[in-house]
Amino acid sequence: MIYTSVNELLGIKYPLIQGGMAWVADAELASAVSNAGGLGVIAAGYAPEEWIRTEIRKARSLTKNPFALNIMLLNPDAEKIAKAAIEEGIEIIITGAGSPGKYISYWKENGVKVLPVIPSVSIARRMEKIGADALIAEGGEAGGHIGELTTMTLIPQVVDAVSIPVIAAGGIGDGRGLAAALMLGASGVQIGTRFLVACECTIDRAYKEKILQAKDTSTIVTGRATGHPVRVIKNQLAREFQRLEKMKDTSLEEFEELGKGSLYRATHEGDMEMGSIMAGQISGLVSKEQTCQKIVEEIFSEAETVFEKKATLFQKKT
Ligand code: TUI
Repeated sequence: MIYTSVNELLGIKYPLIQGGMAWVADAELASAVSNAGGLGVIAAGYAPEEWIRTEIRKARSLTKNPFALNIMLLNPDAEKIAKAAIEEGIEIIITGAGSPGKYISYWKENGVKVLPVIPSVSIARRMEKIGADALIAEGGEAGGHIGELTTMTLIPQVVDAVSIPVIAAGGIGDGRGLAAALMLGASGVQIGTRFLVACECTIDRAYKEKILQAKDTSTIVTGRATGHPVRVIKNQLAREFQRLEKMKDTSLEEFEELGKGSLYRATHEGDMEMGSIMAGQISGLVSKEQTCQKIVEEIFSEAETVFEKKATLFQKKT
């Protein structure tokens, strides 16, 4: 049984957190992951406050286990969501795409555990200092908005720099990835892409098919020129972004106009050409639709097998 400080901290059976994927991670997915023994996550993303409140209440009716709210700090309404989370009795908050510095003491006063997603050692140190309970260190293999470093290089450097638990994210999709992350010093993993094709994931069928058909080189990063790099599956929208990035005089407004509503177009309208199909580099490994229960159990039993086999693999035969 793989048991770490993250099981204790979050009160969960398996040290696995579901990725807080905007317009994907709703009450149905989050409660299914929590019922499977991981930590389910509802993603606030750019959704209206009422949607977030409704999903929190729905998740509470679907699971007795802990679940978290992911607050995406690029959202101009983040402050309203920060307050709504407390009013709705959320006990674990994960933040992404920015620093939660403004909110952390308010959340902590209300007994919330705070887990910021971080892309570098300096931000990790800063988050530990301001009171984070654990960190989710996310490498650039992840889908969506990403930092510069890879998971392989980021995890051990963050683990050495802080004394709170570190959860690895980016490029992890099976038991081998989980085992590798633990070997790098992580105390748990966050997995997004594999849950895109979970039976309980409610996104458009066409999005799921894109993940199931993806190969190793199917994703690219757009938006480096704007300071908001985003990993997506290649399509017409991604090529359009690349074309604009090559033209030196494209304004930020033009990029924003092209990106506006594009994630929702993919997740809810099934637009696979002008929608933003956010997904990680591990998409090529994700080849079957399974229940959350099966995904979680398979990942942990695979990791245990890996540990047992490899323990003797590198010893000299006598
Ligand atoms: O947040 C993510 N991934 C996301 S958010 C998202 S929604 C979106 N939609 C359209 C355009 C852009 C985004 C899709 N994917 N991952 C966590 C993450 N956090 N990655 C990087 C960071 C991060 C960056 C800077 C965290 C902290 C940070 O701090 C800056 C500072 O100065 O403290």
